[in-house]
Amino acid sequence: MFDLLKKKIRGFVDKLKGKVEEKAEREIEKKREEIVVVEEKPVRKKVKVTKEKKKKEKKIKIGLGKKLVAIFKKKIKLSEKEIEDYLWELELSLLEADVDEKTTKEIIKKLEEKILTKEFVVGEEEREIFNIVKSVLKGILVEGDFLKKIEEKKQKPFVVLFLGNNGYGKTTTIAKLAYLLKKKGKTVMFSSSDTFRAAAIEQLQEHADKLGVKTIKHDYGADPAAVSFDARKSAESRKTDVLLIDTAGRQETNRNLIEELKKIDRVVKPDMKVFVIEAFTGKSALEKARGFYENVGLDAVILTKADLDVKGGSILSITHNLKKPVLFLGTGQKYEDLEIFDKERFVDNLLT
Ligand SMILES: Nc1nc2c(ncn2[C@@H]2O[C@H](COP(=O)(O)OP(=O)(O)OP(=O)(O)O)[C@@H](O)[C@H]2O)c(=O)[nH]1
Ligand SMILES: [Mg+2]
Repeated sequence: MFDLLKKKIRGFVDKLKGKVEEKAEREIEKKREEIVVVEEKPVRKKVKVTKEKKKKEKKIKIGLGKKLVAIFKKKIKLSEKEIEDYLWELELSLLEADVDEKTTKEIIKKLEEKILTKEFVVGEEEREIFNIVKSVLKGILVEGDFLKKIEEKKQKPFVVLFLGNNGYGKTTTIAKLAYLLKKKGKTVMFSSSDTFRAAAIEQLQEHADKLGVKTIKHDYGADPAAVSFDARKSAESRKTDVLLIDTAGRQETNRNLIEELKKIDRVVKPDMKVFVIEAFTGKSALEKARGFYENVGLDAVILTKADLDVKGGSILSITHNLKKPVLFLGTGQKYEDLEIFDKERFVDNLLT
């Protein structure tokens, strides 16, 4: 998962580690020379040093240097000049992995600050670099606890409205969530508020039958706000824990369809609006998210199809720019293929 991002970040860590090692070797060498000067000065004047002897001496130098490191726990600081090429390379890599420009700049700036103020302990630099990258990326990402939000709401139902573009996985994600919630002992209801796309009602009903979930539905062409309203009333009277509202896919630029979504929002007043997007949407992902965010509002994000060949950058862009949490990652077509988004785990995965 997220192989490109992983490769690029790993490459950056390796290069930086190499730089610290190289600088440490140089400084060790210098130190050893100082010692040699003190010890050998009187001898050097008389003895002609042969090539072989020089070679041997070098070997001793390094050995002695390593010992010095162990003794003094040498610390290395890197300069702006020493890291600028690596940061520039990483900046291009992040852009290539679909991280937007603003987020990329922020990541690079924070990394630079942390690296330049760090004194790397030789021998521990890899772990230290990992920790820096980890803390910067974790600072960019936002996670959220869906199940906790549900628990926190005293009055049932907890209403979730799903929105997003066509075919990104809203209906499938609703079914996966119902599966998860039922496993957690929650009661679930569906609102079949996609009255537009052919077979959408049957698709949701099929999931409902498999999962044992009640669905509120009208006919095709019915007002989706009316379906959602009925579903809310029904869930209230049955004291259902969670109501999941499926909606038709739409472009964020389609005024009429956005108005329709706003009407559903006004009528049902959901507790949470979840934006569903394919993880590999690329550079346009942020624009799409923004379109829904500015027109209808959104509280959280679910990225689907993370199991496919995903660059992974959009996850950083969306959550950082909108400051909204990613709740789950869709990782396949089966009901179990829904991972709770845990930024610690996500970042660890990028670094290993
Ligand atoms: N590999 C993979 N496929 C997924 C995932 N989530 C959804 N899909 C597939 O994506 C396709 C579209 O999913 P839907 O749930 O119908 O998408 P939708 O957003 O409801 O589509 P519309 O209602 O037409 O807007 C289906 O074939 C799903 O099986 C996922 O996490 N991984
Ligand atoms: Mg659908």
